[in-house]
Amino acid sequence: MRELTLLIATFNQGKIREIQRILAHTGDRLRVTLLSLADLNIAAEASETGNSFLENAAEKSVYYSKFAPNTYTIAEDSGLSVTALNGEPGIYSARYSDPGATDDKNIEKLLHKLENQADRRATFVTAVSLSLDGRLIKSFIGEVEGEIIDQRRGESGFGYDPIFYYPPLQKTFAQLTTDQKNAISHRYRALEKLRQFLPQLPVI
Ligand code: ITT
Repeated sequence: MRELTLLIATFNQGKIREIQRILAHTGDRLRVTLLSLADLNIAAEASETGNSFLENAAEKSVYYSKFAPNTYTIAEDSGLSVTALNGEPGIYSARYSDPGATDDKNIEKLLHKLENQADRRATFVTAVSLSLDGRLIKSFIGEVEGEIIDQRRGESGFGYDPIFYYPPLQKTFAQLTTDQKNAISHRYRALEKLRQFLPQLPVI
């Protein structure tokens, strides 16, 4: 059995919950031990200066890998891209309603912008990047399409989940259990590609 240690470099508790659960199952031939930034007492905040999810994910994973020598490090950048708003809030999803952005205020701002808008299409995107000792190894993208409804539904998940309606299940992401969301989400789709890649990594 191969063993691999992975640092999950994010401070977002919603992401941590989902990533841990998704990566818990890596098959019989690979055992992955997951570390968090808190486990390693890392409190530094990476900057996000890129113009895309991929650039920001890469920047974060390279940055945090320098704090954890000899440890494969993943970071992700994610967000919601709304068709009628030309991709907004996109890479600004977490801070959409700055200053003092919260999930609730971000949703409020988005719903306001979409008032009287007939085109409700939106895509959740996750870019996951893997780095080691300050060098980017590879990045993966995952996406899922849905619609923005005009009122919150459901209590689970985080971020924009209460207004992201997924037609195949006729529910918002906040009405799904973690396992249901993890079977279809943008985060799952990106991490699934990462998981396929992990066995190729050199043992360190
Ligand atoms: P880290 O940089 O520490 O990872 P962050 O919350 O700042 O945490 P991002 O810059 O990637 O992360 O912003 C992601 C935002 O996109 C997140 O705060 C939500 O508002 C939204 N988002 C991403 N994935 C989501 C999901 O699965 N469900 C709902 N909203 C999501």
